Amino acid sequence: MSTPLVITAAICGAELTREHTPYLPLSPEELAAEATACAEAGARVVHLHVRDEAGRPSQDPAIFAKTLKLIRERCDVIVQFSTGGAVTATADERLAPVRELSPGPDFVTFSMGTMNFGNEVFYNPQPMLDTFAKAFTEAKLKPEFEIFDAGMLDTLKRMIKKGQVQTPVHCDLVLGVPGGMAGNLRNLMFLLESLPEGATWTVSGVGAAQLPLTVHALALGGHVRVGLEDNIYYRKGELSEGSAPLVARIARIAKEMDRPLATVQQARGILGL
Ligand code: KMH
Ligand code: ZN
Repeated sequence: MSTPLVITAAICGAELTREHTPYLPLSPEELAAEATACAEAGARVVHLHVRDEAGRPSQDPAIFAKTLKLIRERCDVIVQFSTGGAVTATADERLAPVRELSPGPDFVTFSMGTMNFGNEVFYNPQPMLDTFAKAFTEAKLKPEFEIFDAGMLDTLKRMIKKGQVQTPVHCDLVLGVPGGMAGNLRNLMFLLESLPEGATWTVSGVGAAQLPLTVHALALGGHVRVGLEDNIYYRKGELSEGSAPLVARIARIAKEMDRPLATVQQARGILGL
């Protein structure tokens, strides 16, 4: 039987506003409703960013805690906190929800290097990566490594060699961020050839790259991330009415391709949580 599929729903992100799309969930209640709709459509992981009352990106542990509680009350899904946050957040702010919350998330992200991020700089120098690795080990959390460019896999391999991160790792190959690797199949294949031994992987394609890259990931036995954070369109010129339609579409395609959806328990096993 082919590997059960783990779909991650990236429902909000840090960069989008309601001006980009009116379907963006912002408040804890809206985020929990969207997480539930995505879980019902087949998502097993919700990648979570939160916003303050003005809709600005936030790493406030209290907002994460409130949103987490609402999601837990409504559905069974693996909750992954973003520790990437917004480009404006400091390392301490990004780590605050991990350090301060108990119970905390099931899963966290760990971005593997500094890069241009559109017109901004997403700042992740090596000493910051060392601090993050230590914080995740102390919190007994297994991170998902966010790989935006090929050199980030080399950084990850160095950190594995130094014993800073637990193996096998799970990588999210995020292709198509302006400043990172472009969202095409050649880049995906190169990253797959370069993964650390035994790694499992998810693909996130930004914008128009989301559908073709995630469909290829289905065929290649990988896992997928979809949602408004990466792509606000259902098809060219047509906004997706939230992340759930994007989850439902890839779940339908997976069914046609004989990739059964993982249960939440299977997803935990696949991700090593
Ligand atoms: N918002 C980006 C700067 C993550 O969630 O860990 C970083 C990001 C990665 O979204
Ligand atoms: Zn994110």
